[in-house]
Amino acid sequence: MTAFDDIAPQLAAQAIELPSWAFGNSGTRFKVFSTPGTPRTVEEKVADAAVVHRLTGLAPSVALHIPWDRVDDYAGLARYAADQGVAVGTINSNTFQDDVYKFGSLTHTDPAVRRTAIEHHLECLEVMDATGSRDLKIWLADGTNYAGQQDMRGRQDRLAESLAEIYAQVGAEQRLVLEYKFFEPAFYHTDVPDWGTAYAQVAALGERAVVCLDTGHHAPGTNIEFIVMQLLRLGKLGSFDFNSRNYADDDLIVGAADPFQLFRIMVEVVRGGGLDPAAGVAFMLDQCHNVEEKIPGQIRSVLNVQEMTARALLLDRASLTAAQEAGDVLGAHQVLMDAFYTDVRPALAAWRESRGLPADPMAAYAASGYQQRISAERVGGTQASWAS
Ligand code: LRH
Ligand code: MN
Ligand code: MN
Repeated sequence: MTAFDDIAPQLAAQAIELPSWAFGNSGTRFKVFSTPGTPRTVEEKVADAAVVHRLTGLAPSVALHIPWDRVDDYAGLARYAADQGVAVGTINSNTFQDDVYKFGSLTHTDPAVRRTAIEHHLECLEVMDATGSRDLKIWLADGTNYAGQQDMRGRQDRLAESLAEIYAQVGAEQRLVLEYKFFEPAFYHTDVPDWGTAYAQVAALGERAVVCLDTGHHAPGTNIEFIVMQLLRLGKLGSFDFNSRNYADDDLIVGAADPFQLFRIMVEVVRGGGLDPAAGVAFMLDQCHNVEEKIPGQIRSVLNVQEMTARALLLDRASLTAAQEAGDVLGAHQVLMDAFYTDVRPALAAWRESRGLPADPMAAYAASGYQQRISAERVGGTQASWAS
């Protein structure tokens, strides 16, 4: 057996969830460029996600964002997804685009606004009941722009109360996943800015409340793999929102800006048992394709995660531990770097073929004619999010 054969079963079990919004047009505050073939409906987003799965075998579910993906019949949407070969995954709430939330949502001083925000989350739980989704993911834009603008302590207390009310309605097989982000859109303080705050809030709720780590949501230079280690150690790493960044929350293709960081993260995932499905870690993408084509952008992304997972799995743990325990600084570092520099691409291509998948999913998509077909068929595709 080669080393690759040893890790193949773990690679075969890997599942990466795609965000519906990655298939819509997106951009910056300056411009949203549209891409030919952009989905006009939720169903078309799901159909595109299913193409990624068919070509890679890696993406069996798609996350929805409510209200961006609001439909009348969620059970019907789940059936449609199943017919396409994928499932509806995480349901993301959204309390950041309505006027009522100008000064906050679950933290707002006005009980009527908090009620509206809580009701929205209860609606998301109903959607989950209809789709069979496990996770309700909450990211809050709540925060302030100026020192003294609000009482930060009061907002934290109201957040805890609002979350408790939502958590009380989370089903026995469901989870509440709280995502943090250090700034934006608020520029002075954010109510859930870091993993510690998210951890404190979910720990107070109970077992089925966990944390989402979005790789783009940290200050530059943050040791993200340390946070991965700690949340896994505490049993509170619920999910990843994978993307990469050069500056802030850039939402670029995962593994594009800093492949070594993605490798280091996957090393800690493996170390902490996070690849075991029983650990319950959801591996999701949270990306936007502003200038590149969206379906190939998603294919590239899941392949990047697979590649870094393979390299992390190939890490020679015994040698690493021996070097660490011997105080061999450079030896330990070299063992890690040897795994990072292992080119797994030929082995992955051959392995894909042996499982009936294209050796090169990017090339297979380009040759499939799908892009030409949707470009011709779909006129007037919708924007991913904000202006939709
Ligand atoms: C916030 C965020 C969060 C939202 C998504 C669209 O920056 O990462 O996960 O749901 O972007
Ligand atoms: Mn995110
Ligand atoms: Mn983000």
